[in-house]
Amino acid sequence: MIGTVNGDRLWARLMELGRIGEDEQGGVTRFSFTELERQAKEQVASYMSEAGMQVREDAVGNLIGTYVGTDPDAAVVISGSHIDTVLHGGKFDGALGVLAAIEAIQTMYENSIQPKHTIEVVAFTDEEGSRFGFGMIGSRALAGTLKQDNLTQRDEQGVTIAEAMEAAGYVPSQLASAARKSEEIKGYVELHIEQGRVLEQLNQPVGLVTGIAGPLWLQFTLNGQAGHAGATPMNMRRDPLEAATAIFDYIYRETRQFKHAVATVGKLRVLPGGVNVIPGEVQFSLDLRDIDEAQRNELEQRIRDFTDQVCKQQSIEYSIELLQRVPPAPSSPEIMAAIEEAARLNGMELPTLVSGAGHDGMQFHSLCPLGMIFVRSKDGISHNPQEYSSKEDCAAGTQVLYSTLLQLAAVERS
Ligand code: HGY
Ligand code: MN
Ligand code: MN
Repeated sequence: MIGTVNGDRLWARLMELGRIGEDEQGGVTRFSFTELERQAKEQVASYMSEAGMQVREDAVGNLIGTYVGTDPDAAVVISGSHIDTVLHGGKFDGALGVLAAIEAIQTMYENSIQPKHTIEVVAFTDEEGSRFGFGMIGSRALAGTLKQDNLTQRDEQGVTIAEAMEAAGYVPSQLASAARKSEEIKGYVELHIEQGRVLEQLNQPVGLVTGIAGPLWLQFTLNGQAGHAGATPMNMRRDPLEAATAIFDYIYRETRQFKHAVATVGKLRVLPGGVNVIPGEVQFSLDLRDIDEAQRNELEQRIRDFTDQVCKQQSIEYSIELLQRVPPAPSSPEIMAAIEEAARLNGMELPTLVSGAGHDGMQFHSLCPLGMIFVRSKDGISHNPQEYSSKEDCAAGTQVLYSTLLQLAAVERS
């Protein structure tokens, strides 16, 4: 197997891309369909061109670099990730997977390696869901599961996804053209930072993902009665924050009864928000995950039942809106085998681990085999300016990705 990826070039691009949307504390904020994301896409498109790829965007803004194979009729191999970020996020989440895939292709290009199967590198639109309340817009479109009525979802300024797409120069009515057929895709492999501590505890730079836990996102709204903080006795209140507090306590206690489940209340709004005003309304998000869908459903039902019971007891009206319900996605044996062989060819043996974080491949694993390679995260920190993976670990993971793509794209070993 010939070719070694260029770790210096990969690192320089990671740092260069990370400066787009960087704030003074070193956090990165790049929301979908914004000017900052446009700048980031132009930067990534230039890297794709340098790597010998043809570059295009599909109807929902997925940025696609194509490295043409010798057999135009053969199904394509796809690798990629995302370049949008959470609010005040890090430089590696998503970006590493896109830049590593480009680096792998550039290594093929520079070694005059032409695969049988065409390889596509994709920077998927809006994986994080930071702006519109649900994510993986680009990978849902590729899977054909993104529908026009999904585009009515609004951001906090009241802008719909369709309006944001049009303002960014895309044509929402043509989103169906972004969908791919199962027979078009041979397989998908994504490199991503682990965003947890398993590899660090094992003292391993690279890991093989066995499956991706499924995120369920709910939006709770509780309504009581705003009132005077001083003149209203405790037994005469209908304070939605008191009910929410009982619900939060239940969520954390009950989730700890489950082996793999995790629960996060990441957004909380108390309205009207006065020091001397009893809240009238409380809104909060709930992110529930488990690698086992039945367990996640069980926990979800218990939380819904408890919410109903507490709100009835305290005369609080409530609603629960489903933002997204993504089933867990198992990795495919054939892609896992290719990653393991790639690691062996590079003198590595990979530990296996589950991904607690969600990733684009879970949106279309029904279309094609899916696999993921993880790179060690320092202290397991992510979605945070301190997110960090070392240059050596990034290069090691990218070398495994390179060898995996050579196998999947059926490059005869010289
Ligand atoms: O939420 C997630 O798991 C991913 O970071 N989008
Ligand atoms: Mn990510
Ligand atoms: Mn993320």
